[in-house]
Amino acid sequence: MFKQITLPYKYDALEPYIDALTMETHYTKHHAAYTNNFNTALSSLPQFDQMLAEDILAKLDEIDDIALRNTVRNNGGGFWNHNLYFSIMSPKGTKEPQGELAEAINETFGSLANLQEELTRLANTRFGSGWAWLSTDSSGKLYTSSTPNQDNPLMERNGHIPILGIDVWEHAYYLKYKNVRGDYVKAFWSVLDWSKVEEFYEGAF
Ligand code: MN3
Repeated sequence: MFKQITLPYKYDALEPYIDALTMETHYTKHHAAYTNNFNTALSSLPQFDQMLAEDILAKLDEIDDIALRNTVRNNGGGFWNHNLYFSIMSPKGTKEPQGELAEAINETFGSLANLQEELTRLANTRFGSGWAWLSTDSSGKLYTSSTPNQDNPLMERNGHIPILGIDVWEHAYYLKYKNVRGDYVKAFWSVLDWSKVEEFYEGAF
């Protein structure tokens, strides 16, 4: 059984950037439903018993039944993506990456500001629901991308492991920001904890 991460802060901890009702609804309704539906779908897929969610998401083509495959894709993605998203936010996180991650960002994007600009662009231009991503490969190289729905780079099986994800589904921002996604994405940077992103970066290779 897969479990949602325990939120490392209270629902109102990210105010005023992300409001308490959005956090509570996102975690207790949306994320809970993805997790529950993922576990239910897996109960008819014994070949994935004991496997990490990361590995299951890279093996979707092994599910013959197309409806079941889509259920695992959407809900397994929703389970995994939100565990990352909720983990990398914090009310008082570090505002800049350090160490190896900072070096890799400068090498690939020139500066942190350039990377944030690129991720903001990807988040704001993703049509409909989806995610913007910063990912690494096993050599520590960094990549940006965006995906629709609850897809993520793990499903592309190109060795890219997400270390930062920005949820741009309307459920992530609509209660506070209505249709103005850009204001939410701007606010996201105020609650992103780069020290958490560094932990995912260093754990990825
Ligand atoms: Mn969401």
